[in-house]
Amino acid sequence: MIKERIRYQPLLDKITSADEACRCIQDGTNLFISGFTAGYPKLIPQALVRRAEAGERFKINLFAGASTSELVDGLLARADLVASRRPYMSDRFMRQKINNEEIFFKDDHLSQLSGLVRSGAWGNVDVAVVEALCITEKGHLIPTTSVGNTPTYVREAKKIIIEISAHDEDLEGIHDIFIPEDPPYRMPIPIYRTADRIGKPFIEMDPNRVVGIVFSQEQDTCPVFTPPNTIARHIAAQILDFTRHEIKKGRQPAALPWQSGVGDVANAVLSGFLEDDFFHNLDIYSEVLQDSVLDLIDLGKARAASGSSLTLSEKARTRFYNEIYRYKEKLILRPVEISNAPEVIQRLGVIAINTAIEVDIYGQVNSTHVMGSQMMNGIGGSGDFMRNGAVSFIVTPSTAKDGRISAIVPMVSHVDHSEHSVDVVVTEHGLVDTRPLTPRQVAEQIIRKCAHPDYRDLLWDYYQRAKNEAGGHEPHLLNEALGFHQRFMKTGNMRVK
Ligand code: 0RQ
Repeated sequence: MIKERIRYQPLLDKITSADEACRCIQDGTNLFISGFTAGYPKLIPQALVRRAEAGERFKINLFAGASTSELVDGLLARADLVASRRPYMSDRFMRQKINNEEIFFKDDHLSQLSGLVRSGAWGNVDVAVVEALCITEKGHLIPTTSVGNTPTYVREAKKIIIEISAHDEDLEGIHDIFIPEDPPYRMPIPIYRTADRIGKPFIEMDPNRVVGIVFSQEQDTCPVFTPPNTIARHIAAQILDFTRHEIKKGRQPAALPWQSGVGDVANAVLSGFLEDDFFHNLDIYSEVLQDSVLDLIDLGKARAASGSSLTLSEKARTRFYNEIYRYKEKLILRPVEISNAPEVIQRLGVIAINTAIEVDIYGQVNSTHVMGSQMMNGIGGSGDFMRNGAVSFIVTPSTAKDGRISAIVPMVSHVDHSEHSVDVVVTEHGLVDTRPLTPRQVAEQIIRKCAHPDYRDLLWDYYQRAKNEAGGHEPHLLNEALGFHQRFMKTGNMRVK
């Protein structure tokens, strides 16, 4: 096993324990880890926590690909070991600390991160800790189920710690690693079809920088996927109906690839394809690939699926490894600066579907901040896809918190995607294609079709008064535009008693 996984002989000497390897991580270290919902290191975070429990006082600046899990973000945040964190995270405990400003957090478009790190904007890459399947004969790295920013972190790091994952196997050949030149020398990224491979199947690494290799028996925390609920199914059905209609009318080519964000609706859309006779030969050009992609491959519906990570439930994971040779033909895992590259998303004409926290009557979108102030997870790749997709859908259940919050509001309390990046708004009640409409027409339709019936009159009343009192191209009453939010903060309900 050891020789199979470390095929570059000189590195055999670097095998050590996590406690030993993590000694190079000290107070103030900029720590760059692999991981993009999957494929994060597990032993080094635990070893750091052991040091803290033994009384050592230190804090690190933590940089990942995107979210990791309780095993990294949760553990390190609880042990109070994180001074700052970038980018996207989704751990409840870390979120709390971020909102209390006990952890400094900066949110970024995921496509931009690797370039920023190479430019030096994120400071020195002191130590990279990366999960890997193996080290090749030439000393290069084969990652596991995510790529994220790992190629850049490994290239820039002064010291590298590798966690070899015993649980993953046979992944060689699934990755396509390409680091573009940075401006002003950047050439076009030569992806013309979802299935195109443009790089190498390994991450180039200078073996001299490896300071420790540990063997890990730990597994990623697997997400639990439940069948989509009624609301998600309604939203998905409308997206598929709308797209089918656009294709039949000749307004949209049939072969555009799909991106579907994380969560219930994303899964419902992909599940919707399974029961649909119209859509065939699907290309998925997304960021995170989930269980439903395996289903599409099994049914012969997916031609290719490209992403930066593969996040599978326990059951799907077993299925994947049992027949990996078959799935590998269709799956490609790329660096996030390629999976989310605005240039490629535009060229391929990706149909983008992302979830909002709230949408306003003119189509501005808040994906990140509850009641304008509290960070939820981060913008992730949603901006990369929303701004550059050929058709960008923003979806949300019409209400949250048992109906006490309307997801359609007069004005969003925080803006992540402006009306100019949003083509189609969908809730379980209806869908509005904003592209041919003026802002006032958008408002009228969003209120009529997307808002929950409990909130339609309130929104209509606001809009009518804004038209009469303020007028203009996008009428707003500035003293009332956030009135829904203020009411919720005061009474716990956006409805008027
Ligand atoms: O709260 O956790 O306390 O139950 O937000 O909401 O409905 O479970 O939906 O898990 O899909 O998350 C936008 C956060 C939605 C996510 C967001 C509360 C709600 C619940 C979660 P609880 P749901 P989801 C990139 C894809 C940005 C990044 C992105 C996200 C919790 O999709 O982080 O798009 N998106 N990445 O109760 C107060 C509201 C609320 C609200 C929901 N209006 N006010 N709370 N909640 N709406 C591209 C890829 O390709 C992957």
